[in-house]
Amino acid sequence: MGTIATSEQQARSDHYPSRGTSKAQLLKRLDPIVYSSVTTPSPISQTLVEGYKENGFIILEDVFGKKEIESLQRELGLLRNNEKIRTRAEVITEPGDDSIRSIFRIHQLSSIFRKLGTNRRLVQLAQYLLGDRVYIYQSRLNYKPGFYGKEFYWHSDFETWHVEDGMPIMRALSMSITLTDNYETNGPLMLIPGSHKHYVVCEGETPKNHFKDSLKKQEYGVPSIDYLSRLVDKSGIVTATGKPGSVIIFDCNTMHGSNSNITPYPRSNVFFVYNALSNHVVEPFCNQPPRPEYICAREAIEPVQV
Ligand code: 6CS
Ligand code: FE
Repeated sequence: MGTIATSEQQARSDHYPSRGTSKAQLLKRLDPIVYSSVTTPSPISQTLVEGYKENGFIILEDVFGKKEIESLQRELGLLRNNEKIRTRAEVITEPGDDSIRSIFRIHQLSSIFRKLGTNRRLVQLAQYLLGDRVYIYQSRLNYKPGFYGKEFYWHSDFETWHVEDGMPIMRALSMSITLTDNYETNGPLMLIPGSHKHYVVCEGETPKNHFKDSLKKQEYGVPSIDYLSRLVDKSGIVTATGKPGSVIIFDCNTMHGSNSNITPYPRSNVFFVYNALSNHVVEPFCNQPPRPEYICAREAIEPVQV
């Protein structure tokens, strides 16, 4: 007779263990980066597809025009000043003051942002890269206000989505649409090229209701400084700067973060996370209940129709 597996092992195996009893280490990525076959017609050039495979992100400029951006900027301001919205759980304030840091589930709170998140060009590109129908797993506005906007510490989204939400494999991506100028100086997204090819196992036990702190300031599910230094020493850091209307597309496992913003110029972006329909969440891989629906779609999983 062989050894008897524990009930947890029998229930499922975890190919990307992190936190809990795990020790800091690098694991190889087990999943593809671009899922469509080479014969599938691509909505972007082959050079860009190769860049995405190699670096884990690409930046497309001038995707949205002046008129579209003006209407999105107007909506950004209206939402910030809307008293009914302000008290909702979806609204995350900056640590230490009450300026708005993020508004989650923006595609359901605003018809203008829903239209953007279901934009044909964005969705078809997500479908191509993920090789499946897609649904919006998470959406959010990040205001990064001038003077007060705080940083987002280094992390891989997949680590959190896997551990805390139960996302099975790396088959999701983010699209960040710039709504203001993203300068070198106002806290643009920073990415580590090639970091998506490894999974950085993090240490520490996920605290109860972790999202209440992590969305303001993340302290669990962040890599050790040793592994971060190694990744950056090897490949450097790219800042995703651009005019309003650019789109930054990055793989769910690309290591990224951003500095605070002490300039007078807000760095406001809207993010849509597209997940392959086949990669919908299961039970979280930490011993905690799932995070709320406004952070991770669990009940409302519907493929985006274009
Ligand atoms: O916990 C999350 O799901 C979110 N946190 C960060 C810092 N990035 C991705 C995601 O919005
Ligand atoms: Fe992130």
